[in-house]
Amino acid sequence: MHYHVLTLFPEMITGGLGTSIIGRAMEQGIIELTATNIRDYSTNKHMKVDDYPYGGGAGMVMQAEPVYGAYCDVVKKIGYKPRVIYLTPQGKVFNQSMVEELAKEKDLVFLCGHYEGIDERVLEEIVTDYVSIGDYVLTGGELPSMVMIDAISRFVPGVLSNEESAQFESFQDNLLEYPQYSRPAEWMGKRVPEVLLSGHHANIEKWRREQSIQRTLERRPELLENAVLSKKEKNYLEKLKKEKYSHEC
Ligand code: 6GU
Repeated sequence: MHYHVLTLFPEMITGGLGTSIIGRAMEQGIIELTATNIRDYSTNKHMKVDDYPYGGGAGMVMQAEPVYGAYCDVVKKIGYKPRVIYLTPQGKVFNQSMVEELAKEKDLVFLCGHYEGIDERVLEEIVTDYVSIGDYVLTGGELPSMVMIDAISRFVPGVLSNEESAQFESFQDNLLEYPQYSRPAEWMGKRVPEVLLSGHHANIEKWRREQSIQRTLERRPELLENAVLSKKEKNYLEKLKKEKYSHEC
C-alpha cells in the first residue's frame, strides 16, 4: 500500500506516523508514505496557495491549481487515477467497513484542506471519496488522514503480526473487546477474575464472550442489533437486559 498525502504540513504526517506498528511496516516496505507539500506546486512568485473567496465572507480558500499540480504528479508517478479521499466534516463518517474496503487499494491519495476549504472546481475534478472522522470540526485534514492511515494499515497484509492480528478485536462480530488483565493477580485489593487463573480454556472463552456482550450492552447497545450471537448468548443478553431494568428506580 502506498499512501500519498497532499498537505500544507507534511512534517505533521511523517512525524505522526513514523513510530510504532506503522513505522515498522514502513521500514519493512509493506507500506509506503509520501507526504507532498502542496505549496511546492504554487505557481505564484510568493508561493501563495490561498486567496479570498469570491462572493466575500470570512477566511481564505485554497486555490485549485497547486492542488491539481500535486495530484497530477502522483498520477504521473503511479500511472493510473487512484482513489482520492478529501477529508471534510461534510463527508461520509469513517467506519470499519470503509477501513476494510480501502485496505484493498494499491495507492490512496489523501487531500488535506485548511482555511475555509478548497476551490470546489478541483474537488469536482479529482476527489472520489468525501470522508469525515466524526461530527465535530477540526482545523485541517491532517489528523483525520493520519487516523485513516492508521486504521487502514492494520488491514494491509503483513502489517500486524499474528499476535497483533485484527481478527479478534473490537467490532469483530459487532461486539466490544472483553477486559484484559496481567500480573499481579491482586492489585490495590482487586483480584483478577478467578476463571482467568483456572487454565480452563472453554470456561475462559465463555466468560470472555459474556463480558463482550455485557460491555457492548453497557457502552454501545446499538451495536447489538447487528451482533452475531448463539442461542445461549442471546439468552444471556436477555438475562442482562432484565437485570439492568430491575436495578433502575
Ligand atoms: Cl475529515 N476534517 C475536518 N477539518 N474536520 C473534521 C473532519 C475532517 N472529520 C471530523 N471533523
